[in-house]
Amino acid sequence: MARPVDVPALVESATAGTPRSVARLVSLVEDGNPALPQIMAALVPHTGRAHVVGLTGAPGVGKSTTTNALVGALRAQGKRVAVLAVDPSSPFSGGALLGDRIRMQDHTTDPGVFIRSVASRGHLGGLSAATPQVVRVLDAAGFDVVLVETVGVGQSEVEVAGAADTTLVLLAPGMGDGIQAAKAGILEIGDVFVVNKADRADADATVRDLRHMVGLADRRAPNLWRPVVVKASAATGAGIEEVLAAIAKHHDWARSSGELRVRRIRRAAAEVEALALTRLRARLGDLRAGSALGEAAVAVVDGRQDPFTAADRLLAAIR
Ligand SMILES: Nc1nc2c(ncn2[C@@H]2O[C@H](COP(=O)(O)OP(=O)(O)OP(=O)(O)O)[C@@H](O)[C@H]2O)c(=O)[nH]1
Ligand SMILES: [Mg+2]
Repeated sequence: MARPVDVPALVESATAGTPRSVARLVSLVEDGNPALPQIMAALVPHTGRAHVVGLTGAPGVGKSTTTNALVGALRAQGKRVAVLAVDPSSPFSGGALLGDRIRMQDHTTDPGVFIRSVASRGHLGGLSAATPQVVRVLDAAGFDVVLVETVGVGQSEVEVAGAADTTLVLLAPGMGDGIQAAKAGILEIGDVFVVNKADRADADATVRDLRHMVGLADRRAPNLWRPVVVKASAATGAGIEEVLAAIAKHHDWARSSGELRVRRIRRAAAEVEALALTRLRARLGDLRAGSALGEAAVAVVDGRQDPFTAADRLLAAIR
């Protein structure tokens, strides 16, 4: 049996920034605790202040190293920072991405930093519902910046990163030139491109390539944000201040242009839709249980009903 949750007390403590309470709330999201609707309702009035920054890029490009460096730089500015490492490929477990945790050791004793790894496949509502719920917890807990690191550049990563307020796409010389970026569909989602591992050869060629490709995309929509390409070496810290400046610049633009609100509405829509679809599926029931869906299917097979009518009736019946 799960421990009963004193939602008002827990939310009050978490919104005051108590690390233990924040961690507990994140765990409740991970576990899909039945008190989640009540928790989210209590959290929502405290949200909207955090700047949500997504980081994505191919495995090994330096996302965790960059995140670590950004955390250090943000702390130096006095900001409270939360890091969420999302692994869409493995089942939900607090122990995911151990390597990332080790790399983040610099900050583990700092109360102004909160680091958590979550994997989210199989979770009720899926990735698109779980991630924003964890982000909502961190936002309500008063973190100024929430860094969301996603592994790889697959569709779900594009989804997650694309839903941030500001999206960073990381590349490294030799492994992710502009052409590859275009193929992976990340030219569209990047607000800031970071060519990491600039201590290596060919970084300038990658930067040039990317600036060219981003420039081409630019011409199609001259009024929009002009993506910034920054060269960095996260391992040494070189270029990290520039990355931070580019993030801040994008944040300012997004706020003043209205894009920030547009993105947040899109993010909330995806979350609400995922939850609604999950509930809808549950109500449709499953064949074995002799559900309304089963009866409709039999009617179609027996030639008594066409599938369109059956679908309409099913939807009307479960309202
Ligand atoms: N030379 C060089 N190596 C770097 C730099 N940044 C990171 N690395 C190294 O690249 C490797 C991968 O770095 P991570 O930060 O773990 O990369 P990641 O993108 O988080 O990797 P995954 O989470 O596994 O996808 C590590 O061995 C880092 O030390 C850099 O600026 N220069
Ligand atoms: Mg990593």
